[in-house]
Amino acid sequence: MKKKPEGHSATGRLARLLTLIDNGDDRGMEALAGRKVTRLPYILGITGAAGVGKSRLLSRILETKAGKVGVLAVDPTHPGSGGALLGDRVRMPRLPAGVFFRSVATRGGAGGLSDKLLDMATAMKGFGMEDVVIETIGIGQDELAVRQAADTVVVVEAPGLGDEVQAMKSSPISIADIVVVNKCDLPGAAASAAVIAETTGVKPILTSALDGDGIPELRTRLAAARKAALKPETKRAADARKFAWRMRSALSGKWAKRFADELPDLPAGAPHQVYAGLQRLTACLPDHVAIAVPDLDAAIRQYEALGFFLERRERFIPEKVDTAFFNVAGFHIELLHPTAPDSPVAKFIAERGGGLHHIAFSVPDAKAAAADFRRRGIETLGAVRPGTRGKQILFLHPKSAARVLLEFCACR
Ligand SMILES: Nc1nc2c(ncn2[C@@H]2O[C@H](COP(=O)(O)OP(=O)(O)OP(=O)(O)O)[C@@H](O)[C@H]2O)c(=O)[nH]1
Ligand SMILES: [Mg+2]
Repeated sequence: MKKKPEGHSATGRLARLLTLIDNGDDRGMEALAGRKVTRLPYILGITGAAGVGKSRLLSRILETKAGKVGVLAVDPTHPGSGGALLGDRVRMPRLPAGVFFRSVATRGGAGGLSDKLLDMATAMKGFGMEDVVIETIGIGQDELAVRQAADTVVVVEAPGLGDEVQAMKSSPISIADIVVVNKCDLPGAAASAAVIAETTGVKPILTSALDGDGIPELRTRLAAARKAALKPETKRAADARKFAWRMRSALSGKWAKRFADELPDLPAGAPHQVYAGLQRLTACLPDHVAIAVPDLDAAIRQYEALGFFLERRERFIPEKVDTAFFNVAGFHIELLHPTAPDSPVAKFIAERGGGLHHIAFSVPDAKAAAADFRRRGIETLGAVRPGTRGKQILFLHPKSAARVLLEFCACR
């Protein structure tokens, strides 16, 4: 396939933007922010050992796909080289019209691989691609990256990898939504599938990217997975999770840089201490501010008019409140409205007419945070208890924090 020159066309602009992001160049993120993408594309991850037929399967799948699709192929062997791009293009012989292909190097550039993939996928969405496919080799960092970035993960296996049970141990099947045993035109495919079914309880789809066997079944399964992932609630939650995780990563990257800038002359051994400090700092991130409102619908309309994105509404019975969460790039604004006169929020509104109610930070472990406060003699308001969004929450007594109510929340 001939390489098109990167001119002023949309593809040329996208290619340049992807290069900036790939290189960890700040201008990439600035340009990306400028495109104001509010939703991530649907991201399909394809992973599995080298040579199992991921690229060939992908070109099969894409043959019948309508609309623009972006493909990000992670190449661990040739970081950033044109050779890698050409290599994979040769191996993806039937690149259908409307498919934009991009090779991504594992090494080099800034940030983690998953950050890079997510940012690149976001850029593709900014150029009208509703679907992005990520192909990676299923090992270590790549495998982690694809699970973090993708909505659906397909793990591809192939027969003839020698000791099946041994091969299974290093296989990324545990992260799969769909498992495929490709090359079913070769002997041993059914046996491999049987071993997988036995050891993992997941029944793989047998395919041959070469002669097309099993491809319709795979397409059907993929379409079903896509449909489920695009249900508004599911998609919103997945996007929010990715935004939050991306922001966390960006913040810790910034802090890491600041530490490096501000502490240039570290004594031997100190990097470990700095790292430990960083871990503590990044372990406590801003999560949301809560605002008590006498009229929830009116307040929602007001915040929507300000351009904030309403992520979810939830009635929280234990605290007798209705809540509405606005997602601001992973940070949240929570509107609180009492559902009963004896709700603590009702008292707050009666006394002050509403307004800023509390500030919340996320911590890795609420119980550990509570124990830490206790040890340091800092007074809390009650114990750790279940909060909204399935989180565990802990309040500090306002007198412990200059008369502001602080909340600490954790996923566990
Ligand atoms: N017999 C047979 N060969 C296949 C099949 N699918 C792919 N191959 C061959 O296997 C080799 C590797 O295929 P790729 O699609 O490049 O595999 P991949 O998993 O993308 O490889 P990497 O990107 O290098 O990890 C090529 O020579 C393909 O022609 C299949 O279903 N049957
Ligand atoms: Mg490939």
